[in-house]
Amino acid sequence: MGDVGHDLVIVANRLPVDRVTDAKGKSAWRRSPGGLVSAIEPVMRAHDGVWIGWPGGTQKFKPFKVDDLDLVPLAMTAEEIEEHYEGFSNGTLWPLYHDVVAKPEFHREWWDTYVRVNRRFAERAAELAAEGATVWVHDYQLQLVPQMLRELRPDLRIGFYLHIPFPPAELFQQLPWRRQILEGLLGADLVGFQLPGAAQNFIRLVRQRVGHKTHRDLVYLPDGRTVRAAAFPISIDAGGFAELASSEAVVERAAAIREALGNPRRIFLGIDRLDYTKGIYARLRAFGELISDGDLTVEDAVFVQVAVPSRERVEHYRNLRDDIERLVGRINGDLGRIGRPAVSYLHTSYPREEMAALYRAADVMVVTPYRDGMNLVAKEYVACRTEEDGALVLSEFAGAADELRQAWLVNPYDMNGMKAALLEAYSADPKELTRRMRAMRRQIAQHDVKAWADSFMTELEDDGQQGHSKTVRPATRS
Ligand code: GDG
Repeated sequence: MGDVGHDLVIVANRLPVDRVTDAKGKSAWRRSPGGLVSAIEPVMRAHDGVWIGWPGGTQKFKPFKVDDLDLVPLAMTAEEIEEHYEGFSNGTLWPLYHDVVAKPEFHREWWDTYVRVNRRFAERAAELAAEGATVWVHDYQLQLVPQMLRELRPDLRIGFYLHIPFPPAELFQQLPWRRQILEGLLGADLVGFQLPGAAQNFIRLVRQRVGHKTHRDLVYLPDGRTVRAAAFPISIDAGGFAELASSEAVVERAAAIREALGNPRRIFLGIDRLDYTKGIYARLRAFGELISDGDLTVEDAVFVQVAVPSRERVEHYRNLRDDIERLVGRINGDLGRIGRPAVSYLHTSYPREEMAALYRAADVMVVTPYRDGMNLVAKEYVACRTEEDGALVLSEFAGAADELRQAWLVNPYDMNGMKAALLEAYSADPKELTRRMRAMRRQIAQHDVKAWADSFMTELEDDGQQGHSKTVRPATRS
């Protein structure tokens, strides 16, 4: 420990790489697509960083480098994947933190495995961190790591960032292990959330459930430490997306996509992981009704829905896929014509270039989650609209709605409201589209993912290890 370690340790459920096998059967690591890696990469390089995470699957690997980034894989057993990842993380915490959109399951064995896996991550981080190093822990799968790590290494500065919403006390208190989770997070010096409301939910719970003294965004612990909870809305590599979307290959591909769809007047687009929080079913129903009501025709409009395979071994997800595919079949069967389906449904994932071409080809981007920490797809669409046109229909319940005020904001539970917004976005006047898109593009250019990572790190390094001299009672409540 201590003398030979790294100055920055990133701890996340997944490593930022995927194991891929080529046609000849040769395996190699490939950088995963996504903003988080590109955001954290410069910080990692500047601080001699290392990234600890699960490489996927059950195979064990030794630490390795990809593009000169130090990566330390932590293997999981089949039982741990089932109970920590699919179970407690995605069957308990994910639905609980997303407004109980689906019913969370509470199983004591899942919790025990969650504790065990969190401990392993904490122990590995403790081994790798240099004296006084900074450790940045990510997301709901690892909420116990900050406290476990602090017990092992009180010298560290520890930051935690939650990518998903943090629920109000009324929902959070269903969790049988609510106190352990709050205490786990309180091991950090800085706890970051997407929105100020989530940070307030956390502070209120800490006061009510753990009994610590709090003031605004600060928690005063009996051991003299101060923990800060604040919002750091995540973002995307706006410049990178704009550049990609203006490249010749992407511009041509976008035109080819429109052509292949029969050059309809307007293309609606949804791109989501196939997840019940994303509101895919409701938006397709709204679109189908607009056609059956006669407000839109399949000659004029098509809805392209990309549903990226996700968590397919979890039961809720399998059922959701069946429901959506039945709905798409019914809409197309009832309303489509030969060569003119109402919904063009794709259950697959695409390279970044194809995503950019889809964003560029689409006139109306439809993002309607019931609850979403941020939603990067909405921001990526805006970044790719370099011609300052195109409409964004966005759920009020996505974190992104706080920043993208010029979108057509909708309540995804309100079917008629959603239909009206889709129709308005469909027929909006070009000047209106430009006015709205320009404002949203400005917001995203100024608040990109680099600014996000920099502000979290700056805050962590300034705030870390600050003590207080308040007299506070030891915590008693549960
Ligand atoms: C969680 C929170 C929060 C998707 N399909 C493909 C692909 N993607 C990329 C998108 C986007 C990302 O994945 C999805 O991010 P979202 O934010 O939309 O949603 P979650 O996966 O639920 O993410 C969310 C986020 O964490 C970050 O904090 O915003 O609220 O739920 O970047 O482009 N990328 C490629 N091919 C695909 O098929 N290349």
